Amino acid sequence: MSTISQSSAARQAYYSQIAAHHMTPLWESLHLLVPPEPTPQIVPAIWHYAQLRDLLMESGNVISAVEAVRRVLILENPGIRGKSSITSNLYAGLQLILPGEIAPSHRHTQLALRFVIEGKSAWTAVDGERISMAPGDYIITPSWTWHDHGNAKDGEPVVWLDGLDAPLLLQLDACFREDYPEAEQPVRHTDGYSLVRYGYNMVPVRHKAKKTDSPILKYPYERSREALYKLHRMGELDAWDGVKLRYVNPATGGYPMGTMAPFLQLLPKGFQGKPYRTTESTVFCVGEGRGTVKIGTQSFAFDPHDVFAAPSWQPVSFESPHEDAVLFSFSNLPVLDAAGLWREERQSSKS
Ligand code: 1HN
Repeated sequence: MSTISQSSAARQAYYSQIAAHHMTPLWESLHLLVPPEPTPQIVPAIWHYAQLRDLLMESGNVISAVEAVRRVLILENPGIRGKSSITSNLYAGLQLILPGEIAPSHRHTQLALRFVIEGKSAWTAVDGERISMAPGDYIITPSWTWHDHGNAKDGEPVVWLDGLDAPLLLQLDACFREDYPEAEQPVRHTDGYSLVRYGYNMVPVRHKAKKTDSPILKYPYERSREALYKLHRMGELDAWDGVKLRYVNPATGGYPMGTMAPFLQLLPKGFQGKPYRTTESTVFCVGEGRGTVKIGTQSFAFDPHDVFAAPSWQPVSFESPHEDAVLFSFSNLPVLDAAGLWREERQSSKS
């Protein structure tokens, strides 16, 4: 039998020949293209709000909301700086709006979610509904809906976490944007309208559910938090998650957004969670309380409003030794789910 192995010089010459035709040999990169398990470039990372708050407030002196369009500090994952991404396919940033400011109206195909961190005097208008913002509220901006933000003249600085699927949409070449001709869109519905129509286990008679967007635009913190605490009092506690619920589109039971799945979880005082890993990339934001999270081989102590990112397939576990903690999180679960790519492993003992 003859062997077909060439010298490496002959191979390189061959590679140069095929390169001229925009081809490259799979056998040189097969192991990278089809790894035995996920190889995220992002790393576990945390942003401590107490260390960032002054810098964030200073952005108010650097630029106005009108000039910036959105005055946001992007949280960039240290493993992939320069990509405006907190995970491989999700964006997160801290947005500041000062009293009397308006962040002008626009719309884009990217989906956005907000998790409010501090301040009570701001609102966002989405698709003609004005929505007041309070700490812990989870608010959605569905794809291609007009949205602008404002803050009362006699208000206080308001900060929220933005989560968007922007890196994923860039990858898919599915980005469109339009600016509204005025700073603010006309308001057709007052605060709480979508919650009243869709948030009481009923929907308007002729409502046709959309597969992707929840008709509820704001999920107030008080109600979501109350569900976790009531369940806990009824004895519910998962050894990995504590008490964890996912936000839903009430008309379908599915995700409230097509590409991002949001969650809220309670880690009761004294909780020592077991490690789990999933193929999701997840962003967490601490609503209340303190604790520690282990992601991969790293341990991070977290305080209120800290944000941290967990890469795909790295074990995650939580502890809250001294006080209750409430964590908001969002991941790319709907995308994985739709493609049959979600995997989870829950380890039975503590690491
Ligand atoms: C956006 O429209 C907002 O509307 C915030 O508040 C952050 C990041 C990337 C692209 C669009 C907003 C954004 C964004």
